[in-house]
Amino acid sequence: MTTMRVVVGGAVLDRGRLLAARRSAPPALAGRWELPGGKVEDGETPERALVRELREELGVEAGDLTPVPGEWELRPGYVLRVWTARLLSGAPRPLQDHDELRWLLPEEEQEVDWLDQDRPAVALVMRRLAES
Ligand code: 9L3
Ligand code: MG
Repeated sequence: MTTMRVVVGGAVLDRGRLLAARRSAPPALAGRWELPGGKVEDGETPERALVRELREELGVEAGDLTPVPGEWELRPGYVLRVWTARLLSGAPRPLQDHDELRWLLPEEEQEVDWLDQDRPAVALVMRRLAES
């Protein structure tokens, strides 16, 4: 049996905007923008992993997680799953693995060079934001 490893991404929303984070590592991904997050650890639920990753990477407490339907292959054996999230406390800062953050309105979706793997989820979230 193949075990799928899950990478979680957070579509952090605030005042009609989506948070985009520019990766600083590894070299192959540096400069590309993503939904912040990372690998689910053994024994951890995806939701708890996402809250942990957003705390570690951005210094915020996030909550109100809602799954974005879909699952996107990152590489064989790894899939990306995404939740929308709200800020409960703190202001996001690039503490780990990122060197810049931007809050994007729906019409600004294409202003950053998203990782290819994140694009479908970003498009879904931005479509919803534009309709809300
Ligand atoms: N990844 C892709 N899109 C994302 C995230 C959070 C991660 N939104 C990819 C990049 C890495 C792998 O998943 O190859 C593990 O992510 P991390 O632990 O380096 O953040
Ligand atoms: Mg990460």
